[in-house]
Amino acid sequence: RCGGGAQMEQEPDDRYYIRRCVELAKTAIGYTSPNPMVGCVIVKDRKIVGEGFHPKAGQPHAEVFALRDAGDLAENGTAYVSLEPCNHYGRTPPCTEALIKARVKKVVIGMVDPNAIVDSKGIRKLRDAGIEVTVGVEEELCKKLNEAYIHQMLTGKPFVTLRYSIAVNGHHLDQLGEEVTERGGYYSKLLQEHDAIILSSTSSFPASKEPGANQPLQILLSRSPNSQIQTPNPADDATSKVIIFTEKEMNVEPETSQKGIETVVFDKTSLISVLEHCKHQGLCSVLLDLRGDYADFEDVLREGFEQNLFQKLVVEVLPIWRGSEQTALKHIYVEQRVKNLTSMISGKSILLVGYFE
Ligand code: AOF
Ligand code: ZN
Repeated sequence: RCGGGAQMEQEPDDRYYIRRCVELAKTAIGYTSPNPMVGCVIVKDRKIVGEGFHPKAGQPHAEVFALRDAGDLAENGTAYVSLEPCNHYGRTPPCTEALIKARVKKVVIGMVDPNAIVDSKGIRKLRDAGIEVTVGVEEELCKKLNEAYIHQMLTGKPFVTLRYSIAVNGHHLDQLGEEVTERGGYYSKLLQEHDAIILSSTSSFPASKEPGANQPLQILLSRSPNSQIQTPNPADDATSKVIIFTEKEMNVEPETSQKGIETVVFDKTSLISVLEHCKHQGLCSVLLDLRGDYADFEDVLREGFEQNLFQKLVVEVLPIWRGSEQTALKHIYVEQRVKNLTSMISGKSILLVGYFE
């Protein structure tokens, strides 16, 4: 080491390693529901000796992969995990046991697991085994990573993102901006992040262009009588399943001969019934995309606002001056509040992202 006399060495940076955990966890964006995304890093003598992430519900947890990667080097090392290690026998055995067996000296945790069967029991188990435990490192980042999982665990309902486009003169637009559906564009990423997307029966579905993205389930709403259901283009949407929610009186007859299309007929289509259906399918995050026939959305929007079913808001402002008065947004109540608004650029559009209070 240069610098001669200075004996002060930097302590290993807990925040750095938890950020690495979050990065690893994100490898599985769109694949883990109803499970959370989790990353784990094993550090020994200030070197990363093992890394892992949870790839998919039913498969081993992040800690198992990281411990496997570290092998014997895990002994006396520190395990960094973005989520509290589990302490229960689910589809996989408890991670606390794996960490204890590997004889790690310390565990650094991003956030407590809100799942009632875990909920700090993992932390207690590790401490009881004589392992030093630190909790809450880069907690906000870890919570953001799993905002849908946390919401679903605490409320029992899927996390809903409301998205729409507007022109600079404030009118609702039925279109997406340039480049936003390309790889790295916000729309392509939204599709990758959400387990399902609710579309009007007349809107197009540009599949996510993120490499290896798990395409969301397409939920087509058909409110308007005689609406022409646009069945997906097989070349574009090969991996996306489609489900059509319709009402008896609509007599919608989509071409159900196409593979992967399921039709569910309700007496009355309600957002809560659609969300219930998603929950039973293990889908934790739903994107409500206001494009296409506005009439399809009128009821679900009103219900969503009245019942407080929306969590996140994504508004795309396109650099154009246009639009008609026809809009589904007339049901957005003035008393609605959004918090933590941030803005960013995607393609040629400005994006506003916030959370409903
Ligand atoms: C961890 N590490 O990587 C994940 C955890 O059905 P199972 O066995 O997969 O258990 C699912 C629950 O385990 C899930 O609801 C959440 O509480 C926790 N997920 N825990 O220690 C992980 N994915
Ligand atoms: Zn686990």
